[in-house]
Amino acid sequence: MMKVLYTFLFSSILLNTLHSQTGYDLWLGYDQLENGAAITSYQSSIQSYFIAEASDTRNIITTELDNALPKLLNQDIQQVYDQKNADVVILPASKLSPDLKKAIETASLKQEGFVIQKVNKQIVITSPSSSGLLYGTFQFIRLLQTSSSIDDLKITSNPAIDVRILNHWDNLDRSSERGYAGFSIWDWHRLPGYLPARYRDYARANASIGINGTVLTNVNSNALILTKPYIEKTKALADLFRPYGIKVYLTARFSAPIEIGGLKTADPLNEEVQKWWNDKAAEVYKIIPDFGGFLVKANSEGQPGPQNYGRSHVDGANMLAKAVKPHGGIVMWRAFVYSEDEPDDRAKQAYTEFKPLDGQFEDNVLVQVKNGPIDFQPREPIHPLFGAMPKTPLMMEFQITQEYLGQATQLVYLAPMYKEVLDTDTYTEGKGSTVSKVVDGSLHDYKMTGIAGVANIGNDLNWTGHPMAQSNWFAFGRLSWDPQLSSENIAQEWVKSSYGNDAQVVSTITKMLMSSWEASINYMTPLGLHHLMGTGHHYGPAPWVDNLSRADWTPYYYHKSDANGIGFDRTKTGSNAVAQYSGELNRKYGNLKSCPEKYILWFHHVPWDYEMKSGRTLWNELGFKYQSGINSVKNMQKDWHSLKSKIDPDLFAEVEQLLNIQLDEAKWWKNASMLYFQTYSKKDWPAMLEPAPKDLDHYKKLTFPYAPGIKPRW
Ligand code: GCW
Repeated sequence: MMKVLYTFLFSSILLNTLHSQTGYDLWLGYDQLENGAAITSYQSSIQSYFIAEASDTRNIITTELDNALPKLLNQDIQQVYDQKNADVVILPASKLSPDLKKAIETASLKQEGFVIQKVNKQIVITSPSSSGLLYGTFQFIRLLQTSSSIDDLKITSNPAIDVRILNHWDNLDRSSERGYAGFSIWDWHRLPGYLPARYRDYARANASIGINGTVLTNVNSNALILTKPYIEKTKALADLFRPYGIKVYLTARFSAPIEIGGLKTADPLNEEVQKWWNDKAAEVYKIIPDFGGFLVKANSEGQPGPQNYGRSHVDGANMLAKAVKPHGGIVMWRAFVYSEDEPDDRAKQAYTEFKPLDGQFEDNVLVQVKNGPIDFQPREPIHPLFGAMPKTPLMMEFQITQEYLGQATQLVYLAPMYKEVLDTDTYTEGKGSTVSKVVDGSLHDYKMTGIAGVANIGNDLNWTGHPMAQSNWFAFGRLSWDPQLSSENIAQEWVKSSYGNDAQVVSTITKMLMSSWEASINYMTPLGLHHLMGTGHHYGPAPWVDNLSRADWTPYYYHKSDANGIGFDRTKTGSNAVAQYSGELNRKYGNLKSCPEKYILWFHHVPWDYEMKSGRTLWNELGFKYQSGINSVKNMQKDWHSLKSKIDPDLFAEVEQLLNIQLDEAKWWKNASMLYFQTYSKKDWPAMLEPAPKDLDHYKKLTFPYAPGIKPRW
């Protein structure tokens, strides 16, 4: 008897351990619906499904429904082969019966769009394409995951943006530039033979949020990826991803014709070079007929490019565009460039170089622009190129990986940042010319549109390093599909899909997420400060660094503190970068009084005693902001603790530990930054600010030789 009891106890403990929430299932675990009322209503209306779809995607949809529905509804679900007897019917638009055609409006659907509609007693999911059916299925499942009503369903959904793509900054040796979740998930060495289930699960997760493309390799690229063996490896992934509606793309190293082609030059106007790229594209497309195209970083941070031969970005981009055009491919040419010679203001470089090129690119080129003019800082004003190139489709580049936002130790939910950027009015075509209208093509009638997110995915069990960073992958996908969604709704969807519908869990985690971005800005770079991070690894504060080979790589360059004040004068009296914005924004940002305080030190050099809107001096306001950031982290800790009994113990402990580190790091930022700025302001330590336990020297001496996410490390 005792033995049986022990065995029982032991195995239930083991079972518990085995079932602990590792995070591997992301938002697709389907084991979390706790809303009794919703389940009961679903149970009676969803007992069977019918699917008429001939493609490989059919199996994926079937597997997904067979996995999701029994778990979510706690009852068996049947696939039936008679459409009339099914509760859920999944049909390509071309196969709708005359009755359904009458009831469902499909004319407004784009290829990937879908309708979910209740017709009589059936729920019909339809789309012109198989990927649209998959997206519709995932959206339907999401309705159940979030306990939404399915009584009068009538949803028509189209993606706002065509190319919704992840950029992996992953190297062929599995290191990942700015990756904080272990090593690259792409095991190039064992491809193409070895295709672990994780690759399938990656595709599934992306499809569930509408991502339809992936660039597998780092923009700091390696020409080897374009050799035959690596194209074969890429094909294995392309074949696996295809039924999920995901195309693969690669980065093209501009000097590849020299490095792997044996040519003496990579000059884009040289005929041999052009032929080399044409042949290379033909070779790739022979192996991967639906290959997406190339992403290129050229003449930026030492990467080769057309300017090495006295040619322009247009010459370079168009050469590649012509090579892939006959095969239906595209080129994404990055605007993240800055002069080899030290410029007067790095923030101006991309606009200065690209604006004059408007209208000269081939029609299968997208120019990929980072959200802000410097480099994925905690907060940046929008990039002035948005709205300024009406004849060139500009695609957005967001960073999902948290290079400058706490890496994988800090909880920072990025949707509010993405939204702030997308919702900003450029005023370039009058009021209402928002960035999202630039990116979705509606402002300038772009024929092609795109949005990229630098992935935060690695081979960590939970994919993203910080368990909560999954929300950023999720949010990027959801916003790429529909930039009008609110960051709060996305947060709720993610929490419900990942952690269940318990009201306290949902509201508490949502609150934590929603406060986190502003908190991180406050304890790192408040009031428009930027680029104060440690050199190279970008981990932690180092505002004192002022002696690198280029001034515009040093933090000092960006804050320019002196006895008088702090901040980068980008007005007429300084670099005049503000003039790159359209009239309205130029006026608003350029004037100290009207400049939103969140950008004030981005655009202005402001005296320490300047009176802020709060009535505090700038110096005290800085103190106030740093302290608010710290206080927000303390609140997040309290919030998390309030969920202790409701969260899987392992997961609870992980996040608890990470929040402790986050608080330490927030204090470190505050101490290092304020002690350093104090050497210029000569002011008393602000009264509301917790004292610094160590002196400035201590913080200056900290080194992190093995901080993650830089270059290949072996
Ligand atoms: O500033 C940066 C990052 C680099 C990155 C670069 C870019 C891929 O620190 O690691 O290189 O941006 O976006 O090209």
